[in-house]
Amino acid sequence: MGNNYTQKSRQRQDRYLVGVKDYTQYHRDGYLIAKGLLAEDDVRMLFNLAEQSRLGIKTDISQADPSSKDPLKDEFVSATRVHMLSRVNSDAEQGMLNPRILDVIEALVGPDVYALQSMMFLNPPGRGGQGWHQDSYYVKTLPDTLIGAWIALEDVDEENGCLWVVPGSNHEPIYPAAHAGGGHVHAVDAFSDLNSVENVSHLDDDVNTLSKVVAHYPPPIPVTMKAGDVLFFHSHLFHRSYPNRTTDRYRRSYVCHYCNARSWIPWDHDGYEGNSGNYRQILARGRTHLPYAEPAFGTEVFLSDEDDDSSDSVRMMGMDDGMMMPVVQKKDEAID
Ligand SMILES: O=C(O)CCC(=O)C(=O)O
Repeated sequence: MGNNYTQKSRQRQDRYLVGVKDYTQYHRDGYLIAKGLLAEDDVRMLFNLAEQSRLGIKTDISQADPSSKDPLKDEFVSATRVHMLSRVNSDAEQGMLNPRILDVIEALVGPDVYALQSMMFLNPPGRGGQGWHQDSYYVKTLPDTLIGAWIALEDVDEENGCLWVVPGSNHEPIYPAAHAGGGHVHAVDAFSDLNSVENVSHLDDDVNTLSKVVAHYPPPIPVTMKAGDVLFFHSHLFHRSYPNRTTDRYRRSYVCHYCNARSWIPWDHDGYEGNSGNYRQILARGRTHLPYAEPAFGTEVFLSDEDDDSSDSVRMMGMDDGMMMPVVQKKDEAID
């Protein structure tokens, strides 16, 4: 049964403690909102980074196809998001490895945690939005433990394009693309009736066929948030956003993804899908037997010591009457 984990994060004054009700709600409904999770300074740092990114981007929308409603195809020209700033910018790395966000991730899918990816969303007036999708459709972790943290860098509502979620849809399998041959996150032919879907993430529900599954649920709900709130969402959850329909407000948010660090990750974001992308993923909490990366800019992470044997271990021992008994083994006590 092994030793208990003693995270160094325990020693922090500002550690965020997740309630059992929150844990249950996350696993039941597929999401959890931690209000005011980030300190003002941390939000300001990420907001300033969003501004620098926005000002540094050449927004040449003359190339954009005005008839296209596919946010992923159109994203580059419409400059609504920047991927993986955390690999090239220390503030972005700090944002992704924010200890209070990791406190929640550690409780929901830990104790061992990889930090995988970051996306800075800018969503200027009239732009942005992403149609119905499930995140594990894009980022595969096996076992599938992916989780997103959606950080509001300013107040978000239905007008400027907040996220919408379908509570409980996290219990659905991942609907595969037709070209995936039926197997993606799940084994090929693991289900008798799992249909494939087309144009996932497309804004238009008439062509994004995942919307047909969404239609079986009660109406989706908008997740309105204040700056500094963080939405944690399950990677099977059906979710989407609409374009920012204001004329004078942006919708800046920073969205990061994590998973349990005992998962195999055939993905490294640089177009690689192969034997293992684990060595590119930052170990952010706990420990792992798998390869991992360290923070490139030296952001502090709170790992478990390799030799953390501060607690007694417990193992199960078979008794003469066939019962199993937990036996506490004292630290430093030899096993026969
Ligand atoms: O924030 C958005 O507009 C979409 C984000 C999203 O769906 C995701 O990160 O999976």
